[in-house]
Amino acid sequence: MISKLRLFFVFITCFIAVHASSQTKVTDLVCEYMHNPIGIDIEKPRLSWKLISDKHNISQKAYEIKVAYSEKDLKANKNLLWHSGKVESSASIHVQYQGQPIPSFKKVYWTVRVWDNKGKLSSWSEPSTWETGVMDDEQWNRASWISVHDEGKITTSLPSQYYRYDFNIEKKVKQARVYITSLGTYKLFLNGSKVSDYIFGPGWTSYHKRLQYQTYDVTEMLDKDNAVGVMLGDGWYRGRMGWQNDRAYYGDRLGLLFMMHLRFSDGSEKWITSNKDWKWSYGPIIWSDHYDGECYDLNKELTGWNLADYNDGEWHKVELLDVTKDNLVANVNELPKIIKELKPIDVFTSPKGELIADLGQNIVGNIRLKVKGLPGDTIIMKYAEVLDNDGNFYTANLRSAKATDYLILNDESEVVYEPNFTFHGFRYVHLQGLRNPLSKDDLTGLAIHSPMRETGHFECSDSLLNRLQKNIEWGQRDNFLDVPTDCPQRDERLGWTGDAQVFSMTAAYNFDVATFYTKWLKDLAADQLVDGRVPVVIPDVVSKLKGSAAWADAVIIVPWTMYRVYGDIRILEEQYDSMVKWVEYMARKAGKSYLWKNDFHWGDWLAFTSTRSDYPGATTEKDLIANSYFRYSSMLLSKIASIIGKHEDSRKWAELSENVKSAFIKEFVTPNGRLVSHTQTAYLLALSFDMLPDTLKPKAANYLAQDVEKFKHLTTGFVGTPLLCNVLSDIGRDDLAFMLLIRKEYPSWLYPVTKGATTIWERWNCILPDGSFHLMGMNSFNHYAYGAIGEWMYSYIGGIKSNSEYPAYKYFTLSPHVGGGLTYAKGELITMYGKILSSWNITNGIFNYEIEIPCNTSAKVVLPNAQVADVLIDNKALENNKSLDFKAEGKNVIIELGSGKYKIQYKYNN
Ligand code: RAM
Repeated sequence: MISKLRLFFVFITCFIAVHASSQTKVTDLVCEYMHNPIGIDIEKPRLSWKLISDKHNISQKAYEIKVAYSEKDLKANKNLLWHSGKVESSASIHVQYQGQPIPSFKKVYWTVRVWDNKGKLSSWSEPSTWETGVMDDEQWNRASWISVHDEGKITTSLPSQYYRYDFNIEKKVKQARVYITSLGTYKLFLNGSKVSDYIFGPGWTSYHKRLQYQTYDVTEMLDKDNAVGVMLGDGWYRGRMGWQNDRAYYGDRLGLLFMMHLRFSDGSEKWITSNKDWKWSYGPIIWSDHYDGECYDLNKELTGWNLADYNDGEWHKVELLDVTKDNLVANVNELPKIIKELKPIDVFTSPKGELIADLGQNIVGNIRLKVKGLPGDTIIMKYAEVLDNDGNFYTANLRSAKATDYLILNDESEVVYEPNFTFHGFRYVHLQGLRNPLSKDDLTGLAIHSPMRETGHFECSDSLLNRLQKNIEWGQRDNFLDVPTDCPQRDERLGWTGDAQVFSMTAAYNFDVATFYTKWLKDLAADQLVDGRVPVVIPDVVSKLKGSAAWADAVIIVPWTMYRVYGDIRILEEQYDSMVKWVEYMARKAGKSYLWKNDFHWGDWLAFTSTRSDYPGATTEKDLIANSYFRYSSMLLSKIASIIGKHEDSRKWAELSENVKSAFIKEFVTPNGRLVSHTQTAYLLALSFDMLPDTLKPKAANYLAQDVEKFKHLTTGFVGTPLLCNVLSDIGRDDLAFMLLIRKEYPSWLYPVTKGATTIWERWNCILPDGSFHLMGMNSFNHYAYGAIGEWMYSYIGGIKSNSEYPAYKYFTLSPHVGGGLTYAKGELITMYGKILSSWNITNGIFNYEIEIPCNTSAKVVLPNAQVADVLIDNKALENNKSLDFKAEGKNVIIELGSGKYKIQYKYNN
């Protein structure tokens, strides 16, 4: 009897488990792209979730959301701030909160359940949260900007500043938050400990217009007697910026603004804020600078300065700083942090006698060094991306950036040093002043960048291409340090708009870059000129340079990419005025002729040049580029206007773009489809941006193909390169696209790989075939722009392609392109809806294709070189499958599939 009962329970449990697992579940709740964010200042945040199910063809039919101040209320359905009720909708991303306004400093809980297309209701999700920051600017009035006495005009880096403040707490703390920002870069401590792993707060924005504050949960860090300690370094605010040796671009005085909000268990509250009673001192950091490095003198250490029992009798009283608080905004994307630690793969002495550690990878960040010496010893750390032809340390390409850290020892004990207010772009570290041999253990490379969830994975049967993919990923990590920089090592490291624009799609395959670009675009709009021109770098610190086709168009293309990848309509709405300003600028310049001429442009930057007198290089006329982008941007703007409901505008921009196209045809195209600049880039622009009458498209396509066949290599620069393989594939010339991709000689993507590159180079030939360097002036080994080929690798070889009609991969294409001798490739992408997998191999003439389509999405699957009769899907003949929609089209078979995992096999007809 007992055992029968047991059996019955086992049966029931199994039944429930099986039943529960086949139920659609709601997971991965995010608010404004973040899991449980704190300190956000968006009044109507957008909520997104994912559905999971082990069944095929699952989509959402309706959802229901509840929001409350506590989990208890949520469960009890009491005091709800918002109860959406059952909403018939398939929207599972960016559902806007529509409840009561939420005041500052409040945490809310939310949960969601869904009805799927099989009529099943899911359980309520695990509750998730968001917490508001400063929703009302008045809140900042309780704190004052504090600073060190006026230092006058800054011409060199001054010692970093240390601030401290003691306070007691009598009651039991329930919750404590810090809201902090600074002029300069801060490092925040509470009772001797770092408050967070984030570094380089408050990040880099167009400070005078948008200064971010960060929110930290410090509940667990408090005691009865407490001390706040803050270090301030020059950072982007007061350090060197740009190659013209500018310093203190944003201001001469550093400053700190701090508020701590304490909620006690008895319901009372207290604020600790920056005010005239805080104290400051200089300390061990003698100077610090992003380009030049840091000098740290251990003799000047302020031992215990951030602890409560510290005697600050020698410290000075702070001054109050009269600076606006009107520009304060909540943090949009996470601040940078140490993402990876690397150990040297080698420690050696160069022919010149330099002691060098090799990390094996070009990274951005710092090192952690364990060292022992004698009092007064200075340890010097220098950083380089490459060694020269003879194997010596090479820094000429850093230009005026000194990239050198100094550590001055005060006794014989072992110290561990990690620079505070600088970062370097390097693979090699040259150490001087060591008394003992350096072991690999003594040094760690710290790779620092903005945290970005890895969303993409690409691999294939060619190891060089896999290394190229790794180089693209590293190039992205290294240059996504709070702003998208052109390069991370020389006296530049700026948010070049053109580079960002061409790389944005690839970036969004590799990592989740939604909040990263959202923040940057706000600065782009903030720094845009009244006449509509966009500074060439954002945030703008070289204000003399503005405009340029393909660079300024980041204003439209980057938000458009965000829309395609994340379905983000708000970004289109918020950036719309800024987009319009740029298109209107071009329209004004072009006037009635619709031809935009003789303005300032970078052109097809760093395109192929040669020393041959019969072919000096591929120069594409700048006006041709400018008018192509004028057409493309106005065309996109028309689509964007219609997406955000501005239909009248949409018609206006469509008309403009058609006029620009007609003017382009008259000015730049011969009746036979030849372009006045007979270059790959010119044809790529004309074909990608729909610049030609339909009759001339095949002719232009032929010219392009002929040019590639003639040279057998690319001739493109920053403008043409990102379009090259896409267009070749789209005109049916995969063979040429693959030929260019797997080419190993200069110029090509793999040439740097064969030269040992671990990141993407600025030029096709930063290192010449004989091993010598290109001119040192502009020779970065870590420029992501040419890494834009990543998009083609994911979307053509991997086959995962977005569809802007159905953004965020709601409906997408899986269409692998085979070539280049590849026998397998695998693309993976985590989208807002879930994971897409596209993994193929050709084994013994059979094409094996494994795919995954997230719930609430569907895909058009294009099987290359297939015949319907040969195709098996999940081991069943496709032909006999009445429930699937499929057809033969040319040499391909097309199947429309709903969500789920599938295995497809067929005889590959080469
Ligand atoms: C260089 C930058 C950048 C490029 C501009 C035109 O200095 O490194 O990559 O966009 O010039």
